[in-house]
Amino acid sequence: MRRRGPYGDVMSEKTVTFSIEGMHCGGCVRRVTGALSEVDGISDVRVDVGTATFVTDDDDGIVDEAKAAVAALGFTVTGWQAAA
Ligand SMILES: [Cu+2]
Repeated sequence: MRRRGPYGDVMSEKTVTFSIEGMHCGGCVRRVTGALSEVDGISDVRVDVGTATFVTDDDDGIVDEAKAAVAALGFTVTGWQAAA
């Protein structure tokens, strides 16, 4: 995988937080958790109504994939930020 170094070490990680519109209940939380957990290259998915956080490396392409996974459920990512 291109997201790991030559010896399988994980490259520099960051925690990404999504703001998500359209979530209402625990069912929404489970659906978003499941969708994000299936995105290759992210881990430690934690979801509440209206927010989701996960850990990934510095590849913004993964963030776009995660946004698409949330959008596919009918929710909208209204903003996101990353912290090292
Ligand atoms: Cu719901």
